[in-house]
Amino acid sequence: MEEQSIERAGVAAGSNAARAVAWRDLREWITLIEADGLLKRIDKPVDADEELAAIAYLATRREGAPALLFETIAGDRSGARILANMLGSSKERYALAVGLDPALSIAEMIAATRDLMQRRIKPVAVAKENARVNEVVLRGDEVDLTHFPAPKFWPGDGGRYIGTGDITLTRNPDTGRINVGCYRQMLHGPRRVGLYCSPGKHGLIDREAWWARGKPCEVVAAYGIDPVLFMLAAQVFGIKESELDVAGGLMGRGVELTEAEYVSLPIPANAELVIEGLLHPGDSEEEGPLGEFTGYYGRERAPQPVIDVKAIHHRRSPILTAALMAKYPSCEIGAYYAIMRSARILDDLDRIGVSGVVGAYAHPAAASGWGLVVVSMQQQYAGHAAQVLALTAQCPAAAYYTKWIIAVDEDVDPTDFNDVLWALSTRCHPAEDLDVLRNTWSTGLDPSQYPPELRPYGSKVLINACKPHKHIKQFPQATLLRQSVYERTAARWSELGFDGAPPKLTAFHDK
Ligand SMILES: Cc1cc2nc3c(=O)[nH]c(=O)nc-3n(C[C@H](O)[C@H](O)[C@H](O)COP(=O)(O)O)c2cc1C
Ligand SMILES: [Mn+2]
Repeated sequence: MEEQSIERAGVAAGSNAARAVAWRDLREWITLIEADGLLKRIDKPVDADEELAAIAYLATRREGAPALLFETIAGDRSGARILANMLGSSKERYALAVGLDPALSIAEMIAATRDLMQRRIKPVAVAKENARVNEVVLRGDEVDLTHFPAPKFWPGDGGRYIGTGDITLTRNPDTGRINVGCYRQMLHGPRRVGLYCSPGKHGLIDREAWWARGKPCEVVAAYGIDPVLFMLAAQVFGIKESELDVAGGLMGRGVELTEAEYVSLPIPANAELVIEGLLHPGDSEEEGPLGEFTGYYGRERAPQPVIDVKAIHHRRSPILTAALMAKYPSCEIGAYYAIMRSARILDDLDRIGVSGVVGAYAHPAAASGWGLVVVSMQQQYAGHAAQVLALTAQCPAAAYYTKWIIAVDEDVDPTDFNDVLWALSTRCHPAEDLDVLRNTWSTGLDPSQYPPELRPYGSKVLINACKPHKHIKQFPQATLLRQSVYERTAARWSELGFDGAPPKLTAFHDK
């Protein structure tokens, strides 16, 4: 299976239509990215204790670094491999995961993602005997998760984390809806795994609802999972929406699910390694800390619920997905998250109905896209930029965490920070153009406030880096090329000895 060549799905540059992705599971997706030079295999033995994370960190200090397949884990007897940086800062790998053309620009990918996230496709049932994840099934006392390698990432981490690049399924007892979340999972013992869900997360809401009935909460978790289910698990959707249907929409085909051995939840049929288990009321162990996406250790060590593991399903030599949390560009939550968050911000602004918004980008270097949003717009009336800034700052997709909201004119590309810094330096007059919002929605993971209890109350700066509307008629013309001269030069590009296509320009000298 792994060596077969796979025809690439994908769409023409600029097109928003997409058909089913060209892969069915993590292995086929790996084959696809390897064919594009986006995977590096490391066959030398690597220790899962800090060394793997150190290599992953150093290998990803530049944008677009390849995914890393660690093929030999020192001391491992399970034959498992570990995939790190599966998406990371690579927009190309994001595109291949969702069936877009990797040559699209980030702005084009954001537009295409808005369409993909509208689609809903229901899961497909696969018979147990045909499910790839059932190559090996272990029950009861046969279960020993310590058999598999689990990385300790950072020196200050509180343990080995078998679940980082994972998905977790729970069912709500009131509605029956199945949630898909990505929550960290620390290995405590052969059949015991810590599960940390922060307040408000759906996995926690489901768990509490079962416990309120005096019943254990069933859990299914996958530790080697395809990129779409992984990305989806880290997105917030309404408590009534089926995240499995959204994942199907992104793939252009239903997520393949099969029956579990012990719990009533389904399991992902094409995953690499899946556990089934129960969270019992009152059963907890000390958990954490873990180096976070902010580039700091997060919460202090504290008791967290433990999954009592009842069964394991795995493929032979499973590929476990490990998500390094680190400063950009080394963080697993990178290009994909920035693109998806930006798409959802634009959806929110559309729904509100504000006119003139052209683009938005939540750059992944700002704490995985949480810290900053740039919105580009065509100024149409007095006060328009202030309105777009305030609405962007507090729309559901952007309100959490974001500290910096910058508005730029339509000739500035929000995905190009050279352009954004130019606008900030030439169109923004700080004494006039900054406003602060206080006591906004934030998180305990933002280390900038003291005492730490205050961290959930954030603040935001609205920065108007658009041309001053009051003086827009007098504002100097930017130095732009004359269109006829640009076209002549572009036509001569290769004759002049330059490689590739000339840069695309959209704005030209006026008369
Ligand atoms: C690699 C990774 C690790 C994460 N770890 C946690 C975690 O330990 N606890 C948590 O509550 N959220 C964690 N998140 C964020 C959640 O996945 C995210 O908030 C998601 O929306 C949760 O799903 P839910 O909205 O269905 O609750 C993590 C995200 C990623 C990508
Ligand atoms: Mn959810």
